[in-house]
Parts: sequence; structure tokens; C-alpha cells
Amino acid sequence: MKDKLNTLKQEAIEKINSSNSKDELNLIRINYLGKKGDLTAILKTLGSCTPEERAEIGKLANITKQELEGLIEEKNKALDKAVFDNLKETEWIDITAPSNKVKVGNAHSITQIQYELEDIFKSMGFSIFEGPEMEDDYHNFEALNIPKDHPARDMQDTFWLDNGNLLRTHTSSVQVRTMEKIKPPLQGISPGRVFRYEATDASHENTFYQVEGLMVGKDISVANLIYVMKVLLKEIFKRDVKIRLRPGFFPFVEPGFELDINCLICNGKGCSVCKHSGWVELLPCGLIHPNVLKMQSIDTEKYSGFAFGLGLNRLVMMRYGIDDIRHFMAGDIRFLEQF
Ligand code: FA5
Repeated sequence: MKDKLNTLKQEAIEKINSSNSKDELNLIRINYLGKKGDLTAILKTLGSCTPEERAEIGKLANITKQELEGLIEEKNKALDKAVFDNLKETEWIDITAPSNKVKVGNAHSITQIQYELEDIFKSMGFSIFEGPEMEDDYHNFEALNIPKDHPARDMQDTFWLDNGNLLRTHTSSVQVRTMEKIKPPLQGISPGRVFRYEATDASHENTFYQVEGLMVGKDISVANLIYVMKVLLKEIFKRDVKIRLRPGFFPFVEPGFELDINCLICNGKGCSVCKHSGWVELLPCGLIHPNVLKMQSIDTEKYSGFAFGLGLNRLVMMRYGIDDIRHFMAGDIRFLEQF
């Protein structure tokens, strides 16, 4: 029995020493020391021994058990350490090495100028109004003095939706929504995205941005309009820019104007952006048509107002000398990170 125990011990020690993983080690523990293990089996046979043998073998078996447990424990620790030693070799990091730069994004050039415009107008006492991009016929056309059969509808090719609504063709719809909610005197701007079913070229997109502005109060005239336009352009371009005002037709203003800016891409010489005319149509405007005011129950004997609709993409193009409007939505990171 003693010899059997010693052989078993030697065999177990060899296996423990040569084991390479914790799983293997656990298996050895179960095979020798577990409930059905070899050492436990020897202990179970002690009943058939003499009392002296039982005492001697029992003691030896317990010592062997403790020794094996101790060796397994040690081997476990050694295997753990080997794992970490290996990690240190293969996965070390140099915390003093310069890190990869995290790229920080920035607001889109259109958003940046939109924020600038909002600040300029807020400093003149204007509020910011918002309206939905999906509009109904009434707010986009009818309430702006453009009834169903009016030819002016052809000026703005429209994306009609299956539900009878449309993607707003201009931010002028927000004029209506503002006057529905707020009674004069009022002044506000509404920047936003607009959509037209148009073929694109260097100066036309199907999705672009406008900033609508309106002021309704007592004795509002073209003089007020021109003053506000001049402040706006001076603040944005930080220099004097050549503009021209010419008559323009929009059913919701009377009189209506087109404010053009001398093309800053070619300095008025003619290029694809200004369609070789030297001028870029930037900002249609005018005095709000009495019909539009009346539809919102505003007393036209008492109040008058002006409105304008600034093409935001084209303004950004003029400011930075961008020669093609399609860059804004092309998603080219090299273009976007310049601003
Ligand atoms: C309008 O949209 C009128 N709602 C503006 C208005 C408001 C007039 C208030 C009077 C009073 P128009 O269609 O011209 O007008 O567009 C206004 C501006 O948006 C243009 O001057 C131009 O700068 C810009 N724009 C128009 N179509 C496009 C397009 N396809 N791509 C890029 N910009 C455009």
C-alpha cells in the first residue's frame, strides 16, 4: 500500500510539473484528489487494513494529499505569471510615444455662416423662427399669393409627395407660419433647407439653404429693407461689395427686387458661377404684398413690411471663392475640413 502511494505520488508530481495549462492542471487535481480520484480510492481501502497500518498509511496519504495540493497551487501561480510575462512581451505599450491625433470635426461652412447671420440679425433685434421641411400647398404657395393655377408656381420646380404635401421650395413658407403665430410689430429670420426638382450645375442644387427674413411694423418701407441688406452684406463680407438692385417678380412682394452681388469668384469678369454675366443673383426681396398680410388678418392700413430670401449656399460661395455649389454636398472631407 505504501509503495502504491509513493508511485502514485511520483506519477502525479511528474504530471503537475509537465502541465502547460490551468485546464490540464485542474484535470490532474480531479484525477488524483477528486471524489473519484486515485488517492481518494486508496484512502477508501483503509478499512481493510490493520489499525497500525491504517494509522501509518492514513497519515502518509494525508501528507501526500497536502503535498500534491501545494504543488498544484504553486504550478497554478506559475502558469498565471507566465501568462502575464508573455503579455508583457507581446502587448507592451510605450506610454511616452506620441499619440495618434484625434480628428476633431467642425461645423459645415454653411452652418458656420448661418450662425454668423443669426448673430448679426439678433444684434438688430430679429428673432429666429423655424418651420417644417415638409410643407403643405397652403403655406408654400397659396398663403403667399400663389393660387393653384398661378404661373409663378413654374418658377419653383417642386418635389410633390404622395401624401399631397411637398418639400418646401423656399423658406418663405415660414413667413406665413410666423405671421399666423405672432402679431406685428415683428421681425425675424428663418434659416433652413429647401428643395427644388432642378438639374444641378455650378450654381444650382436640388437641395440648398436659404435664410428668410421679414419685418412687419408701422411705416416699414424700402429704405428699411435696403438698410438691413447693407448691414448684412457689410458684416458678412467685412468689406464693401458691389451690389445692384433690379426689379424682380414674386407674387408675395410688391414692389419686388433682385439684389445681385458682383461676382467675387471672377471679380465681375464672367465665369461659370455667374453664368458669364459678372453678377450673382443672391437675394430677392421686396415689400410684403398686401394680400399676404390680409390673409393673416393684418391691417394693411396700419402695417407694412419687407421680406427677403437669401440664398445661403451662394453667399458662402462668394465669401470663400467656391466655384461649384455641388462641393457642399459631395461629402469630400478635403473640401469640408478647409473651413
Ligand atoms: C425665392 O425662393 C423667394 N422665396 C425669395 C423671396 C423671399 C423673394 C422673400 C421675396 C421675398 P428664388 O427662387 O429666386 O426666390 O430663390 C432665392 C435664392 O435662393 C436665389 O437668389 C438663390 O441665391 C438661391 N437659389 C435659388 N435656386 C437655387 C438653386 N437651385 N440652387 C442654389 N441656390 C438657389
